[in-house]
Amino acid sequence: MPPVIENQHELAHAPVPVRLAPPPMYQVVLLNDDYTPMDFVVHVLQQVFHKGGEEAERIMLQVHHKGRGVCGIYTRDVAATRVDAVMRLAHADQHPLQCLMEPIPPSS
Ligand code: TYC
Repeated sequence: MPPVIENQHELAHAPVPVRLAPPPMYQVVLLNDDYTPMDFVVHVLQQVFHKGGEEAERIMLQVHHKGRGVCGIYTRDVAATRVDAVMRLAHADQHPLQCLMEPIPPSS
């Protein structure tokens, strides 16, 4: 098995062929609040995260009852774009909905 390449320095000095390490992944998390309407959260989950109606409802209720919920797991740029999309939709409708991304520890 060829070695796994972790960074550009290793790549530059690696014999070919190489295997590239998978990119770090991030989970996008929705936070609960007392004011954002449930229907709006379901709409956001469908619009931004392409969830079907039942899954969107399930995630919204998980956030409502547990305080937070994972909407999806993405590479860094995709996760950041989705957080931005949620925050823009919430801001446009003047809801206090909060969304964040956090790194997932890579499995060894
Ligand atoms: N707790 C909100 C309410 O009762 C609903 C809600 C769900 C808000 C999920 C935010 O991320 C959220 N209207």
